Amino acid sequence: MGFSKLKNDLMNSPKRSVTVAWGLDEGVLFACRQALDEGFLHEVIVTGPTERIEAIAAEQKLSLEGFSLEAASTPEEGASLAVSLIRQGKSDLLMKGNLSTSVILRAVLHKEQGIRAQALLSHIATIELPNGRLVLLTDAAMNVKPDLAQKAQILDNAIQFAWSIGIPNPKVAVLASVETVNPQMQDTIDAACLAVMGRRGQFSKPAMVDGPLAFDNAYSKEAAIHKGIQSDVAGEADIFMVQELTAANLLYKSLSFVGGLSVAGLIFGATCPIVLTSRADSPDSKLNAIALSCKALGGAGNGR
Ligand code: COD
Repeated sequence: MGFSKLKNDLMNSPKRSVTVAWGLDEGVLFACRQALDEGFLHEVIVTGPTERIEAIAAEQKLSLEGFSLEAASTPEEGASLAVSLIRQGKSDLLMKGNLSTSVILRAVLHKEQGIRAQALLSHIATIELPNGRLVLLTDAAMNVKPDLAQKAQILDNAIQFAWSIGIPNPKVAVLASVETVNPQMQDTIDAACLAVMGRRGQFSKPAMVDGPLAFDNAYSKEAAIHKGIQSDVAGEADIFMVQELTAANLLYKSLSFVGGLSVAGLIFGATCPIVLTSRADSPDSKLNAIALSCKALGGAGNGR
């Protein structure tokens, strides 16, 4: 299943409503317009300075039919207002507009006014490999240096999400720089612990977890065979877990910008999926991310 099939399948699913936090961004408005026109969405609510948003739309000759604008004068206010619309059940999905990731995440995590559903929220990137297969990469944008307990929760989120988008019994590669346990490299020890947790059924849904694996042998069966590694996950991983944000973010952006692969990013673990795109993402990536979040809602992949 690639993004095209996923988008085609959505034609037979209920249309959703998205709320964009601080939607002062032509790329995001354009992706929402496309999602309305392609029939995944029936409504787009946008928070932010309404006159400036209307001016961007006019400049880009982008119709705002199907959009409703909610006034906010700062990114923080736009984020809180968008989160409160989700809390009130007025919209199904939240989407990041032109504000920094930490501003929207703080509104989402707010103790009284936020929309947490799971103990730990995490970022999941979905990537279409050159062979057309969708795989997940986590966590490239939220948890900076997770400890082992947090890594287990991040992995559990990704496993739940995989099931929700139609990847049952996902194979998971917990990545490190080497594929053997080195007591001086904590990430190799943690990877081995996560693999045992997988074998003991300690995640909320079944998954086959192996690690540590280096990226080459997680991605390529030939590389694994060449190194004499026996692993049922090697070359067939559905989930690549990178144990630290900077490394995960570099891999995500390398695959997208250097590798030219289609990607889509979201935050899992709130009461709804949160579409997280960056300004530099292609229009297609933004549309993919909206489509994927709609798909996750259908499969209850919203962290509830
Ligand atoms: N899940 C659930 N609760 C969380 C999480 C999480 N992942 N992270 C923090 N919390 C809770 C804490 O337990 C605490 O109760 C509260 O939120 C505040 O936590 P702090 O003090 O760590 O909060 P902040 O506001 O300093 O940081 C939270 C962020 C998520 C904003 C921070 O971790 C962050 O900036 N992450 C990186 C985001 C980013 O810049 N990504 C860009 C890469 S593209």
